[in-house]
Amino acid sequence: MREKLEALLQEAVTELAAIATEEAFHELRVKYLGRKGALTAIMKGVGALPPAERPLIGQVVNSVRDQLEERFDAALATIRNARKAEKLREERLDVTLPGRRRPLGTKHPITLVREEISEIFAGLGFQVAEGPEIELDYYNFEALNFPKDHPARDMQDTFFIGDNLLLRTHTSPVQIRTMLKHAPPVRIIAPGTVYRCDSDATHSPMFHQIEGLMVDKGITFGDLKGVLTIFVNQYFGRGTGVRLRPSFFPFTEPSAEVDIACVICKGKGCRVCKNSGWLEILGAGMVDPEVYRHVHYDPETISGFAFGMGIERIAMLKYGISDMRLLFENDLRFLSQF
Ligand code: 2NM
Repeated sequence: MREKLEALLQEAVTELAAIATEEAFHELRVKYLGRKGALTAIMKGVGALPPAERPLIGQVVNSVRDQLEERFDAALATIRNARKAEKLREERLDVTLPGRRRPLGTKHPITLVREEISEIFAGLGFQVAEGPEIELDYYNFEALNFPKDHPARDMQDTFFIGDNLLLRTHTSPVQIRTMLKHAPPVRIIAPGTVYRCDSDATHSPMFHQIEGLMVDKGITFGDLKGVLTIFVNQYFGRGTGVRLRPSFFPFTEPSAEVDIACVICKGKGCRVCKNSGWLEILGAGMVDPEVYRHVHYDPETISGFAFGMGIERIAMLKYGISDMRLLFENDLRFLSQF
């Protein structure tokens, strides 16, 4: 029996040396040390020995079991260490490698122009105001002194959503909402998206505007001209010529169209300015007293000017873009140049 036990130990040691996984280890452990294992099988024979031999064989059995357990524990530790070392090798990573570079996007030219213009007016004390793109007829037309039969109110020109609801055709309703909320002095610009039923090579049904409003005691047409000249000189370069021509808007009186000396030919005449030397860039005027009546301002004590410009047109002039559609097609070969 002693020989059997020692042979068992030897056999286990040999088999243990040959395994590499925990699964194989557990299988082997059951085979030798399990309830129905080889050691148990041998121990069953102890009862059949003469009583005198039992204690000694008992000792041998205990010793072999202890040794088996020790060998198995050691083997398990070896397997686990090897597995851990292998895992560390597999998962090795060079933390000094630079990160993966993500391609950086660029701002859309419309956004660039809006931000640059807003920045200039911020420097002159104007705050940015915003309002809804879905507007009431009242804020978009009525409060701005558009006559009931004005052509801009036609279905042909305006996207109506309901009887009194529409997509704003300009950002002027933002000025109306601001004046209704705040007493003068008011000094704001309103950049935003606007909509008109108009679509061809030079018109998009959705486009962008920046309008401005300055109302206080004693604001004059001279302030209008001064503020807009400062803007033109900052945005288009010092010494850019500015010229005002009389015009008409329902919401301003008097009204003017503002031209700048052609940024391409500097006033000499070219295709862009149609040989006139001038480019129209914005409309402006002194806010009509009729508008003040709608926002409960007293035209006897305050006055002010307002202006509006199309961002697409400014962007085209500033960056020499010849076709407006480039601003809407989102071709990355175009957009990534800004
Ligand atoms: C323009 C031209 C002239 C304008 C007027 C107002 C308001 F609300 F104060 F009456 N907002 N914007 C205005 C004046 C807009 O765009 C060509």
